Amino acid sequence: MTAWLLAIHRLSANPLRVLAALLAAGLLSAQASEITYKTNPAAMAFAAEWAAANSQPVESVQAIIGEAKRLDRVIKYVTPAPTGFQKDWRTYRSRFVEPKRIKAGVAFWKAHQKILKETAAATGIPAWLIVGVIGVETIYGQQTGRFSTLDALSTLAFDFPESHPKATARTAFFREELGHFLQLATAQPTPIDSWQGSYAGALGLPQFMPSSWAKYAVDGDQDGRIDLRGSTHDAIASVANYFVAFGWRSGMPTHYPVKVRAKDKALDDLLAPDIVPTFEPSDFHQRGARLGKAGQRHNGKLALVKLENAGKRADTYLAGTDNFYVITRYNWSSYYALAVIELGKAVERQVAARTK
Ligand SMILES: [Ca+2]
Repeated sequence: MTAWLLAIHRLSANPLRVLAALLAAGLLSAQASEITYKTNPAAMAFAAEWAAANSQPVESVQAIIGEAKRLDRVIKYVTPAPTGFQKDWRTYRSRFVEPKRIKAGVAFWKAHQKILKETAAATGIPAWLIVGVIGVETIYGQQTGRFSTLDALSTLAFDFPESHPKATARTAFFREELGHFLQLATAQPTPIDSWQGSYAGALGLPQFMPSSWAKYAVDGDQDGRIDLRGSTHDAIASVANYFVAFGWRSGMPTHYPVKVRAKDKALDDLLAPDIVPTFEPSDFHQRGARLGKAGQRHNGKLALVKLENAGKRADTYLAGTDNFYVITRYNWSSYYALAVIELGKAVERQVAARTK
């Protein structure tokens, strides 16, 4: 981009007009920074280390990282908001479990019915769960992200905001991810700067981070390569494989309804381990959290999961099983897990109703 843009600047009598035309045509993002990592010592040291560890020529790796641009918008997204943010399950849910996304889910289910069925039979991962995840992540491939992955991961790896309480850990995390991305992208014929995804570096229909791509992605359509961006079959098989790896138990429900008296002090014990299943159904009963018949008969540990409704309504409670916890390994949030479950089940119900 930079080289030909400079060429236009030199040729044109009015470079600003050319720039405005490019912006209007959507060829340039107004937020795109022209600051690259060429002169950033941490970035160049990282490139040299990665090159040595992966037996690649240092100059070529430094050239790749050196072309990466700092994305100020990415920095803005990961900078903590100065005021307190109130979690609100109802609002969160309404973004994902809504008619447009359900309709797209039904179309996706029908188009890939055979693959979903075969994958479920082979792995024990139900179709509704795969459909719920791909729906929440990208509306079935409609929104896979428009950020250059090289730019986004370089920005997070070398310019993570220091004001963030976990800045050191996040910096280490994104450097790891950048390393995995270099491995992934340099092994494929597509140019590295053509890879696009979320502002955090997540890729393709299932929004796998590069490390998850390396560890859990599989070649569903067996064409000899894993392509989570272009192959729906690969995406479906990879989501299933991810949940297999994290211990999904076939046939176990994700959660049960539970009734609580919100002011009961005994609830604090149940809430302390957060989403980690820790208690027997009888422990729930003793602490005033009342399960229905199915929940009382559950064979395994449960977690009392609380979802806040921005203080506007009573909090939402559920009894999460090991399978609820497994879904949170995809994205570490109970709000995320419940949205995936509710979207997937809503799509499943509509598919079943239409085929009756
Ligand atoms: Ca494939």
